[in-house]
Amino acid sequence: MRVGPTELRARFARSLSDLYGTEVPAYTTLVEVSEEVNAEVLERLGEEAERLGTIDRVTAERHGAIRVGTAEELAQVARVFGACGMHPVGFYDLREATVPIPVVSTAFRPTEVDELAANPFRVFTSVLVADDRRFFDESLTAELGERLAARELFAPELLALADRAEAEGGLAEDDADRFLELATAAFALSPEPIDRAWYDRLEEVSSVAADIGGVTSTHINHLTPRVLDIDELYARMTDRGITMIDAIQGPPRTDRPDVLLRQTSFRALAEPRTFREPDGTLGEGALRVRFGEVEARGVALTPAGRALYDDHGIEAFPATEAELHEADLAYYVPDGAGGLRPIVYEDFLPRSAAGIFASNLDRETAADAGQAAATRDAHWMREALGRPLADPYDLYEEQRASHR
Ligand code: OOG
Ligand code: NI
Repeated sequence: MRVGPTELRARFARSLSDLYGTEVPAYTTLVEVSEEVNAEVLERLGEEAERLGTIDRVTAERHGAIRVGTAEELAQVARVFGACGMHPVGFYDLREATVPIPVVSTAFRPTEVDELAANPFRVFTSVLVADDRRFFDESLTAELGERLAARELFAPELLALADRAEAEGGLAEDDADRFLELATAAFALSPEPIDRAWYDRLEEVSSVAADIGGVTSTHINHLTPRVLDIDELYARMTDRGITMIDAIQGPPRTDRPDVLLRQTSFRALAEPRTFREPDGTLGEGALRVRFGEVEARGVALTPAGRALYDDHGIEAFPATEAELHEADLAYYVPDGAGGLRPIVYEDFLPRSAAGIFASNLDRETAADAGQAAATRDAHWMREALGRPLADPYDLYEEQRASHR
């Protein structure tokens, strides 16, 4: 029996979840509390609770975040995700945030309605902009270039299996097991010693740059379950003694329909890592770069709705779904019973992403505004990926149009 992309994606999400649970125990608590809250919301609201996705979808739903160093690494990870039916959607420039981060990002996710319903696993993927002079001087750019070119994040065997899966629409059971084993291992925290002097030098400039370029592998930065009541979840995590970041990112709670994405996070504990000291000896140390995050999703906004949200906030929105639909501010389809069914927002918010990055850093990035930015845009991203890059709005439009 062939294991197709949908099944590979579902297994991959589960396997990463098992890995992350062993690496970051607070993640397991977060998943437990999310499931507890979801069960209660379902009990309280019945069918209404499933308007933005069935309980099976929401229970399995995760997003991960990873960070890579170069266009080549990005193209490789795209092949691994491609095998799982996860395609790059959207371009995010985190360098433009209030607290600038020297990366640009996309999200790999399923793009078809049925695929999203079966398992919506998505991975927010950032790539370092190592030649941006506002962050890195010439010598740092050069050394980053050399070190990143010398490392191998994904074994040739993994990439060959990924290519085969994509070309043939799946893998035989044995090959699928091997693919998942290698793919999961590629995102595990590596025991490889970290060059202390190099890591520190990068960290002076940016903790994210150090997390990416200061080590010889990549790892999941966080894995995020979905919850149906994020305010309740926030309160419960706090009751369990886990210190959450100050606020929930994204639209504040209102009694209007839920739109876009609300997220919150907590800092994971420092994790023991091995360092190679400047004198060549190995020593134990700790790094605190990974964390826990949870999210609640609402209806996707149209470009007009998004502009209204960005410029005027959620208070500027009408109070009902019918009005949101009438004014073409959000995407809905007919529910077959004379009402409306929301199209879920499946993407990310750059402002929240930057907030999530920033609240989990010890130190802010020093950007020299007097220097020129390196050019990175959707066109660059498409070229780097070597495959199509979808525009989220096109996908929501298509989904809506298919119901007309
Ligand atoms: C990614 C941060 C962005 C989100 O949910 O907005 C993100 C990272 O920390 O690598 O995951
Ligand atoms: Ni996230």
